Amino acid sequence: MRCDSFTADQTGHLKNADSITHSADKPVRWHIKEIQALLDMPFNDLIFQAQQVHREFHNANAVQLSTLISVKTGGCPEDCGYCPQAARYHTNVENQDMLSVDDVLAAATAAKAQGATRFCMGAAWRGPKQRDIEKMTAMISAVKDLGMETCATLGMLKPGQAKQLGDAGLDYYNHNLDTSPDYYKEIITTRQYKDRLNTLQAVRDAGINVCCGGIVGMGETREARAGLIAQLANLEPYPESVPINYLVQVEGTPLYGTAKLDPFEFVRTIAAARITMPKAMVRLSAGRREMSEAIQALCFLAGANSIFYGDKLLTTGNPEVRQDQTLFEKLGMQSL
Ligand code: SAM
Ligand code: DTB
Ligand code: SF4
Repeated sequence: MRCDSFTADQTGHLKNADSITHSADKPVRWHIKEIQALLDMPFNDLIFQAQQVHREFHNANAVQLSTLISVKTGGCPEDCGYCPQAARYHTNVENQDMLSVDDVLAAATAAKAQGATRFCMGAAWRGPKQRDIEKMTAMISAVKDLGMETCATLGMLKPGQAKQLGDAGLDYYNHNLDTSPDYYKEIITTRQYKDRLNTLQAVRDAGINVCCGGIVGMGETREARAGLIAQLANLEPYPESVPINYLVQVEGTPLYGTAKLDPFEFVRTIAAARITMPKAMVRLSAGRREMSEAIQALCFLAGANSIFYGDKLLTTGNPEVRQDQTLFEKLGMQSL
């Protein structure tokens, strides 16, 4: 470890963690400097540590397959600098009204037939309206009846909305913090970090599992990546599912043309997520189409145990199913 004042033990925890406090009354489990010390480790040591944690809590050769669908595409009023669906940016995304329950059910059935066990429904909203919630609950129940795990990502939620989604059978709600609190304002101005935390609390209070992660490769520093992981790892409890996205650069968005982040930094971020959130499903999310098979294999070694599966994410491409199946065969991995 290069960090002088923070020495981590085998699990990466501070030996004197008790002495660190978040605020007067709330102890912190992971200090940002502690996470930065992980990210600064020699690569092999970091991966070894992550792999040890991974094997203690998970099957090291199994990956969960989750398929995404965009149930309402484009025209979003928010200004997320990475997003091709924001109405204010001129991208090639064509706006599409909300899909029917039958269309979503057909897509989920096809995803299941291809081997997916989880189905995630995304919508380009700042947050859903009541009539949207009613349609979403019908979609969620239909997908749940197929025996698949259900996930939705619909923007900000109020407590009552979260409860309705939970009652319909929603297993996970995805709502990302995206980056560190400090860097956040460079990326999004139309909603605050605190708004995101409030939605996560509403989801938690409704008894729905939390799926929350972020994006790397948006021009942030390593310290900012440590800041994101610290926020996630210090949630009480930490998320059950942590998607780590590698920015997909889409022409027309403000982040298009950002200097490409070295993929080893992405692998390091996965490892830090695995070490600090040992029981979580850590998802190697967007950006796989730009990654070599070798980098993806390193992500699995670093503790990723879930991927998005299917030829499309929400609006951008993902590796072909056949390609993924070949990769799993080469690596001797199976689906969960
Ligand atoms: N509108 C909802 C919201 O923002 O919460 C749900 C959909 S939104 C597209 C879900 C997440 O996808 C975002 O929070 C972001 O983390 C991720 N995402 C969006 N565009 C991306 C891109 N170009 N590259 C990587 N991840 C992206
Ligand atoms: C998440 O963290 N990544 C997924 C899912 N949650 C909804 C979305 C990635 C979107 C990539 C850009 C697109 O396809 O529009
Ligand atoms: Fe809208 Fe979500 Fe895209 Fe932000 S990430 S612009 S909220 S669809």
